[in-house]
Amino acid sequence: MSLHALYPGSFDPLHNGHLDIIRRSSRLVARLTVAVLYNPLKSTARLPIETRLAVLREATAELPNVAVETFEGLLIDYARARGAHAVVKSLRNAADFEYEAQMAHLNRQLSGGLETLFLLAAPAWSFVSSTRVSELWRYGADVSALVPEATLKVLRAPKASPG
Ligand code: COD
Repeated sequence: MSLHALYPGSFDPLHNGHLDIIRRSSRLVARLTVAVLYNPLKSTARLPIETRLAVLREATAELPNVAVETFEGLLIDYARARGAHAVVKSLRNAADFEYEAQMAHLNRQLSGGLETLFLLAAPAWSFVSSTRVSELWRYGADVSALVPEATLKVLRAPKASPG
């Protein structure tokens, strides 16, 4: 079977930890779809969905088996609609494990078999999160070592509202 996996998230904004997981998992599967959650009811998004998609597309342009899409609602419904076989997640620490294991069990049970594949976060990025990047940026810190160029461009754009 040629494996089609989803890598879901908010990517608000995309950082180097996300990109590392995209690169590493894209080498393990035939197709990887980065699935950006769009929640029209959530008013706390930092960057508009179109911006997050554009950043991801620019940052993954050199990866031929990676596509970027958006989804609404439950991940299992989106996976079924797209014919995906598995979900990619990463683990930074024990807290991630507790949270992600619950989701993985529920998704597998409710979907009738959708598996979640876990990669360990690279030590270099295991302390990075979109929330921390946004906070650092808001207070004027240099985040260029933590995010790809595509994210930096958006953060530096005059109309960016990083949170
Ligand atoms: N290094 C490596 N990987 C990282 C890092 C890092 N520093 N930070 C985050 N990651 C990975 C994590 O695996 C994470 O899951 C993924 O990147 C995306 O991260 P975020 O922060 O952009 O995304 P989240 O956590 O906001 O995404 C949550 C989902 C959208 C995956 C989740 O809410 C979801 O599936 N929602 C749809 C509704 C649904 O189906 N709910 C499930 C009910 S059981």
